[in-house]
Amino acid sequence: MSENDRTGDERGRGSTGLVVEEAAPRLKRPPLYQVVLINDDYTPMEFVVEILERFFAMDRTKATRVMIEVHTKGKGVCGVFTHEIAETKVAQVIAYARQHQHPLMATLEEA
Ligand code: TYC
Repeated sequence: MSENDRTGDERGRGSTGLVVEEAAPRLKRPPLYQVVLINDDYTPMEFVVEILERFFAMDRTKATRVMIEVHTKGKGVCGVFTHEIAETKVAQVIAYARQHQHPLMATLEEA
């Protein structure tokens, strides 16, 4: 018997005769965070482009556009992620910049 064949009184009782209410899904979207790149006077433009390609999967055209935006406006968004991923990206960018002796800074902002 399909569930649709059941009468009003039988519906939802399965094979046990018990009423089993299906719980409504309680899914909340996680809060999102922007990874923001900060301009400085010393990090080479080419290195910033490499960072955007390496850690944010941008092609050279997009990476160059974002780098120039950061350079001219002071800061710019590299991407939007969950808190854990945004935090990891910020740490990776700063660690990679320090390994190459560049002062480049990145932060995380609630989106
Ligand atoms: N202002 C740097 C320069 O002129 C380039 C730069 C761009 C540095 C973006 C940091 O997040 C940055 N070499």
